[in-house]
Amino acid sequence: MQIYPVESVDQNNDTIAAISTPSGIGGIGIIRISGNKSYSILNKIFVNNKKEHIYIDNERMVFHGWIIDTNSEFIDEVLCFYMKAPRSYTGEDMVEIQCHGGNISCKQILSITIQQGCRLAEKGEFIYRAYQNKKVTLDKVEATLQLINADNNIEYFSAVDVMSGKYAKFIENIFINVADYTMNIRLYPDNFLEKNNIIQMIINEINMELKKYDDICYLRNGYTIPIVGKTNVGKSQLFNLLIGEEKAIVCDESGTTRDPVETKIYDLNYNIQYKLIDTAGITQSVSKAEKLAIKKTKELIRNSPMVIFLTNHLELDNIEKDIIKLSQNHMGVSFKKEVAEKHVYQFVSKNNLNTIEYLKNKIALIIEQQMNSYQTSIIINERQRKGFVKLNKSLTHLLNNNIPNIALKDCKHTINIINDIKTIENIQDVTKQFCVGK
Ligand SMILES: Nc1nc2c(ncn2[C@@H]2O[C@H](COP(=O)(O)OP(=O)(O)OP(=O)(O)O)[C@@H](O)[C@H]2O)c(=O)[nH]1
Ligand SMILES: [Mg+2]
Repeated sequence: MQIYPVESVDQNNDTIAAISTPSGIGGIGIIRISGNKSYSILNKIFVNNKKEHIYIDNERMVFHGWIIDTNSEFIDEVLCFYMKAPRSYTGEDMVEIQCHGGNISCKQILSITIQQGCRLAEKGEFIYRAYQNKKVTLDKVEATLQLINADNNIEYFSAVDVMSGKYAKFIENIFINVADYTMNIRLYPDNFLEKNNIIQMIINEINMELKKYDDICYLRNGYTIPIVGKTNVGKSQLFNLLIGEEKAIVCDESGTTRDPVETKIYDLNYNIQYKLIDTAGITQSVSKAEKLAIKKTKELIRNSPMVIFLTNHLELDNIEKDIIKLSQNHMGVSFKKEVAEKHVYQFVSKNNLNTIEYLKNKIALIIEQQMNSYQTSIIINERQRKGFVKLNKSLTHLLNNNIPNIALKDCKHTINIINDIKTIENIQDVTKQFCVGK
């Protein structure tokens, strides 16, 4: 393997090169070059089939020819184009070489560009340069990262929405409305209620986007379904029946399960997967360990899109009612027929495995329906989510504040944080997550 020295000291002034297409057998491969030596390097290595140099006199036009090495040997037949700064992806002079795919051609051409003075690009360096040259904003950098890494349609199309400018438009509208609100409050203080409605509408819209983002997180992290209820109702028993093995400890002592026990379930009929979790039962806790276990269960209830609520009681007590209240959605299940009938819950029995199969199908069906109802969100990562949560606090403050000037300043500040205003280190935190060649 050849190791090339990095000639330039000023990293940002280097002309960088990388293979932008994945390795392996494929129709075409693309080598990207960016920096002020791009054009001259291309002219040195690009020839026609008589090995005469092709001088690209027209930028943004595709040229056909050959790449040669330093001994003037043919390397591959290619298409090339040159984009002059600032009208390129990075905002610098750029060249793209489309060669044949496969394991050799791209690497050969890359090493020739490096022999001619390029430096191997670092991860995400092209997009980093694009950001530095104000060709992309932070939200678009983050959206590009999500688009490349997406493995479901909702994540993918959310990223497309942000890239197409929906996120920027959303923030711009908030900013205009907040500014408008403050001006109107001063000019027409009598119409206070009407003005408040606008801010309330924005708060509601942000809440809707936050909810959609939570849904996307469920998809990303895997759908979790905890089995919850009071202690000793048979949660661990039900868990074992659903997964088809004796994984969780079943015992007639109250408070047997402490740490959550989980198993991934793949439902091939519905083509979905989810994580089933056996949890510590909820009770009037006495010991410190029990209290901690119950705290964990409550977190799971709160953060899961659906829980299986197990009870064997004809009358639900306050603990059980609180579990239901805490959950986003619950599916009631009982080992007792009369209890199931009374609450219109799902009846299950270890002596009748059809009831277990039926429950499994019902869970899969609900997950499938919920997934189909998910919508794209303009909030696509934690940084943005935190910003919008903070913004909603500022907006609520604005609603309740008699001196809107201070609250408005606070809102503007939060919008700025969401929108960009970041340090060099922070943007590199994002761009370094890209592959080399992006
Ligand atoms: N009669 C009867 N007993 C059951 C049934 N399911 C569970 N049990 C019994 O109920 C007791 C508690 O079962 P577990 O599955 O450990 O209950 P749990 O809800 O996980 O309890 P904790 O982990 O303490 O919260 C055990 O003695 C089981 O044998 C059932 O269908 N019928
Ligand atoms: Mg248990």
